[in-house]
Amino acid sequence: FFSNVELVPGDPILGLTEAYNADTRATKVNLGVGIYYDEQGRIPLLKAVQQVEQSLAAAARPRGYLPIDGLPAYTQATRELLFGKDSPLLAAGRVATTQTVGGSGALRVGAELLRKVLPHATLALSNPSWENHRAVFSAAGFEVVDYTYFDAATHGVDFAGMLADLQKLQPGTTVLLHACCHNPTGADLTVEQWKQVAQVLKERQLFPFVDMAYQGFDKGIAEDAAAIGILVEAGIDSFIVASSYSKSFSLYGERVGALSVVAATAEQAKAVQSQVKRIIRTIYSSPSAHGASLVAGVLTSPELRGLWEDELRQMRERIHALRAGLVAKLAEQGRPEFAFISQQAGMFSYSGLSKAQVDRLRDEYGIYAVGTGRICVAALNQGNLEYVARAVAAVSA
Ligand code: PLP
Ligand code: TYF
Repeated sequence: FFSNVELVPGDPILGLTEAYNADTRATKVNLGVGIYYDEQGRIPLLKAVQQVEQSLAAAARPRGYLPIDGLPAYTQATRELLFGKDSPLLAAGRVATTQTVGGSGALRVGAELLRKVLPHATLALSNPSWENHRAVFSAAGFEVVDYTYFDAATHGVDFAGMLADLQKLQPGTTVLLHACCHNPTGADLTVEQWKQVAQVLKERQLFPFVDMAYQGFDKGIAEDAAAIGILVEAGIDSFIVASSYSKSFSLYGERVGALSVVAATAEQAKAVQSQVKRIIRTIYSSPSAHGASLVAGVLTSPELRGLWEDELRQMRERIHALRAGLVAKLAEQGRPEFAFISQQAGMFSYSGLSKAQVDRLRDEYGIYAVGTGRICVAALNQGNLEYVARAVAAVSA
């Protein structure tokens, strides 16, 4: 049966971790995959999460199925985190939120929903974007096109180019937007730029699909969700947010995400929710309970929520410090031109290193980065910062 099955290449980013694991050099550093590591180089287990986990274990609960659209306490808390507790959209019942298998699951289920209800399935992605965006939407039957985004000369956003490309899209095109901490570049829009983008989306009748995988990793929980409020303010009555707690709760393997669909009326939101449930029923029936129970447990306890907010703040402040540290060490090595790394946001930086330079980092120093030059700043620590800075200075000289 399988004699004609071809071997397909694996995910290039996850493949880097395999190569890193196989590397025997003591000085090796994995700046490839987007994971936040603590000062000891470990994936943190947040104290707030640990406390909920302990009380869940002590309660020894039976393990029934969750509803198809997930744990209600989880979806409600998620909606409030994304849109703000006092958002008139929530009071009006216009946001249908569903628990999904990670942010990736939200992207796929959202894509399946749009494929059903939109007149034509075209997705516009920033150039560049997370490669899985293209893969997920293509798999769901979308045609994928690019819009200008990154400007290699400034290491920031080519905003004029972005606006011009958005203006050229056909009405009804879905536009994927990174809410904050753009993956892979680290180049984000300012609030003022978001307002202009929202105007173009509205005028051109484009459909916003917001990916929020790093809420709280740049400026703060509410600040990093500003784009959502701006879309609402602009009078865009329907859009989607795919969100993830993989990073913000350090719960990567628990696969906790959510799909939130904003509709023009409560009635439409209800109909959309019924469609989303049908899609999920035919893929995995219902989501898993553990990760969502952890997140809901933290978000619904004022004390634990305070603790989580503090832990999240420490993660983002540490990333800012690592960026500043890398810039300072590179400047010491005579490379002040890397100052832009401090202007970028979130876990990633498009470092500007070429494929050949990335290869040298791996071969000569055991430092793993993505071939595009993307580095994960959140994998640096005081123990490897100097080594990485010296290596980057050497290969880019
Ligand atoms: N969207 C972006 C931009 C990401 O970087 C990630 C990374 O993991 C995801 C979505 C997927 O999140 P999850 O791991 O929760 O599926
Ligand atoms: O971009 C990253 O590194 C993260 C993690 O197939 C990731 O978003 C990478 C590739 C992948 C799944 C997750």
